[in-house]
Amino acid sequence: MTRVSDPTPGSPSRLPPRAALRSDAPVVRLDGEWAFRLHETAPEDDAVPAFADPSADVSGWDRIPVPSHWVLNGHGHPTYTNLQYPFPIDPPFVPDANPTGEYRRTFDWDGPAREGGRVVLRFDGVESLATVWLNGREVGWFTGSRLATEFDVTELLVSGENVIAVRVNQWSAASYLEDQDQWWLPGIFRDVTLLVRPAHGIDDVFVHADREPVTGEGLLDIEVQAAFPLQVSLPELGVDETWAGPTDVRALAVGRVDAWTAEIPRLYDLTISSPGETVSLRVGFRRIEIVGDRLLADGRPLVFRGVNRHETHPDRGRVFDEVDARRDLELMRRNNITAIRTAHQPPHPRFLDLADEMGFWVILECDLETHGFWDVEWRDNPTDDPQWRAACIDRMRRTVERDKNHPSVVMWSLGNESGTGRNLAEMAEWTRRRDPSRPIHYEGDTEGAYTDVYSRMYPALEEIHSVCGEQTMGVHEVGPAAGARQRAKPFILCEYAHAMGNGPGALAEYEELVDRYPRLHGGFVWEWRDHGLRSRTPDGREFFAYGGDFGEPVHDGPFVMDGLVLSDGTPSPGLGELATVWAPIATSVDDDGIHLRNRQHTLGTEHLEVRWRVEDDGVGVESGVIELPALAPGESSTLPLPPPVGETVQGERWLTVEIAWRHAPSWGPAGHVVARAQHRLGVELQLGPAPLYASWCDDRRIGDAVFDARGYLSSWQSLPISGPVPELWRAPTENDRGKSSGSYETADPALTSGRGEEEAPSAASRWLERGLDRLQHRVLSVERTASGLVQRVRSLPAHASIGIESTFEWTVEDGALRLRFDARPVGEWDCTWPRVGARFALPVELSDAPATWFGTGPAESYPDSATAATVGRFVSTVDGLAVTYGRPQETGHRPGLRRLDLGPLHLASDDARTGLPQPGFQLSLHTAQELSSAGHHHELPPSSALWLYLDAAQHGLGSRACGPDVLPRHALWPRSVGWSVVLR
Ligand code: IPT
Repeated sequence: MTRVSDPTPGSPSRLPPRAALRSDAPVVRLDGEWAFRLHETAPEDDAVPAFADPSADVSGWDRIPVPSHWVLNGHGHPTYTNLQYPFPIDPPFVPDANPTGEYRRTFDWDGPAREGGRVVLRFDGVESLATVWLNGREVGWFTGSRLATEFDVTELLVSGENVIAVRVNQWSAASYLEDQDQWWLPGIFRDVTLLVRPAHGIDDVFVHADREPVTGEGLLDIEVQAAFPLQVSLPELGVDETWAGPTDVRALAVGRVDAWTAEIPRLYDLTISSPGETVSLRVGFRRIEIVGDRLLADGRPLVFRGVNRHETHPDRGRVFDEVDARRDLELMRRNNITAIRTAHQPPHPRFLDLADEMGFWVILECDLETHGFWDVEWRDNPTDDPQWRAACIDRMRRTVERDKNHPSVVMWSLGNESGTGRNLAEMAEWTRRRDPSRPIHYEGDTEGAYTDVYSRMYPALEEIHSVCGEQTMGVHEVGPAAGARQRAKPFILCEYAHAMGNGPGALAEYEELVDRYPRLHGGFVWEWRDHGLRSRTPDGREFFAYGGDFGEPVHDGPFVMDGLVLSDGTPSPGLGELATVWAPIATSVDDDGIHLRNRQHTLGTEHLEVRWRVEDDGVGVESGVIELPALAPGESSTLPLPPPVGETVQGERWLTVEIAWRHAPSWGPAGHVVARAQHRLGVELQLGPAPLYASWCDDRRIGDAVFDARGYLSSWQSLPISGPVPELWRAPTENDRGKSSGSYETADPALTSGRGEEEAPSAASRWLERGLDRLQHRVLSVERTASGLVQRVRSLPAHASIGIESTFEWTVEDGALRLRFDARPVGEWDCTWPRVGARFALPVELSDAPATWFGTGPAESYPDSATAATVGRFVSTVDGLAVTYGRPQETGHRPGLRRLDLGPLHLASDDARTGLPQPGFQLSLHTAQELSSAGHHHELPPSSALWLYLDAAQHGLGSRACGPDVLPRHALWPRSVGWSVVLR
């Protein structure tokens, strides 16, 4: 058997795993430039390959930075698959065509290690199999791409120049265990270091820092593998202990301590010194425990408001950068995210220091996923096959040992989507023995046989009700006994709300259940960031590549673009929605006052204040600050409304209330807003019907408006503006295209249950099948009336008898042009509509003008993602109204338009007079049809117009790219609609 098909984890020369410790022992970094060459086919295993011989000449080789991925440095190309294996499912074998990188560099070593000490060579991450030679002798080999490996190289080092050579195979038996939904990115992508291990040093430390939740008494229980005597010191708690030998080691009662929680990440500095070495740790005292079906941290329910986070960067891939990581974490905190699942592998070790310090509840996941075996009914699944047992347990050990000292880590996860099997059960057993202080998570343990929490991904709301409230359906995939076991545990959603493209919808509905059911301990949105890789078209235009863009024969397209943050770091409107839904202080306003409830785990409200402002038609009238009463977690209060402002209300009056930081949090600016709510005050002035004047100049003109023979507007006040044309099509979102569970797309919404058939056709395919993207229009009539013009249009697709009939009624008054739009379905409809409205063509030059509107904003919103939208006056560039999602799709809809000003165009809703709802608007440089036929933004044609869509309604977003469809109450079923606007 060749090494690449060896299912064991690595050579016996690997050292046992241990904690990543901050030590005063010297470290030599081998990062930097290495000589590099790539073979398309894995070379035969050879005892000492020629390139590893110190005398070999590599002067002609390329150079590559370490850490990096070779496919992002000009050698070969990345491959994206979700659960598909990009090689045959033929375990443990991989094809001969196996890109293999050879790395080589020299370094100087100025003499023997400190007296009696050792030198350890450490790799923090290499994908997927590495074999290492030092000075022509084999050091060993290892797998486990996102895990650390150490070798003792003391005997192989020479003083003076040393030559290290590493061969990295992209594919190996280990690849079967690394089938995560991400790019396959081979190479040495984390640090390579030489650690001087002093004689009489400290090899490993396991600090258990417990805090009794009621008394607050701390207990410091330290396991060490070290030379004695040891000095243990935690000055802040008066700890200064000397342990002369192993029998002195004892748990230390340290008196009352502050708890570490994600909201108040209190750390204490601990140092441990042996005669040869000092290590420093940042200790957080907290107890994580399960009591019945509750998961508690420091005695209080631990609710995850979290995201799944991959390490991904558009240029560097999985190469870690601390500045970027910190920025990511700050952005999370600013959006009320306080938990992370390290999907689906351990992050760079330094990341957890940041999580400890900035405060996040972390579920730390092992580097294990065998998802592709799902497609072969889990036959030969490695997690249930004895030949992979060692590799599975090895991975878990390396996960736990490296990161066991981090207070942020509150749960271990065995991996992701790996079916179930005895190797997983053994991993759990080993973990429980090694670290009884943290519960064990693994979603694939559907029976709850070896895990401590019940975990599900993408359940429909009905399923959550059934798990947490009255049981109305069987527990997912298991019989009554296992079901009862699962329902008796704390319940978490390790993945939900698939943030792919525009969406996800229904965040508020999920959060309502988190609030309602104590058993439900929150969850983790899938996922934090798009994984697009920065690329360029042949003519130099930048874009973010997804699956298939590198010519991969097997790939999963844009499924890797499913983050709350776009590839370039831009937060999406979905993130704004999440922040609002996850407000730490639940805030609402009505005539009775401002209602507040502290939903936090640990924090009070002392650091916050209430800011209010009153606006008439979006223009500020009055504002002020109200002191916030001290509310402990769980407490509520109602504050009186601010005193009434003025006598009369001009236009629409809104009170906006914001809960803001009084000073600056460590992760954001002073005044950072954590919650926001609005309430409409008073009533607007009702205008009576105005007198109407018919002012035909000639056949084609009403006032300043010119129409064509069919009754379409062609210009107004000499502005070329044409249309409007009835429209049902929106460029499908990723969720519209999704085919995952829970389709509500049946003729009768009342018949759907919320857990529809798997693989029902996507909304987009039903819309396309019925031709909603290609309506053909026929003007039924154009009539001149006493006050203007009425045009009736019938719009149906080719070879169809379903469509809509629209009436456009134009009237003119005092130089203003009034348009009333009414539409009704025609024929027998059996699917939802993406949108219903009409589209105007404006001159493309108008896109240079800023758009100012009074309506909802600042971001786009949709029926099931509208919590973050507020009513106000907003300004944006036209470009800024759209979101550059991974692939072009519906974006920019803003319902509730009162008034829009764009250059010479002034448009206002006429709802007060007509009683019709205010329209939603969208300004786009491309039609929905153009957007839906492009795979990337750079494929869009040049703009022929600036399109103004005025929609009577849009369909919700849902989460069906991977999860439930749009809820019936947010779906747009065919119905009669209308709006009315005035152009000035
Ligand atoms: C789920 C995976 O766990 C996750 O890695 C990601 O692929 C996600 O889907 C979709 O983006 S698995 C799915 C079959 C529910």
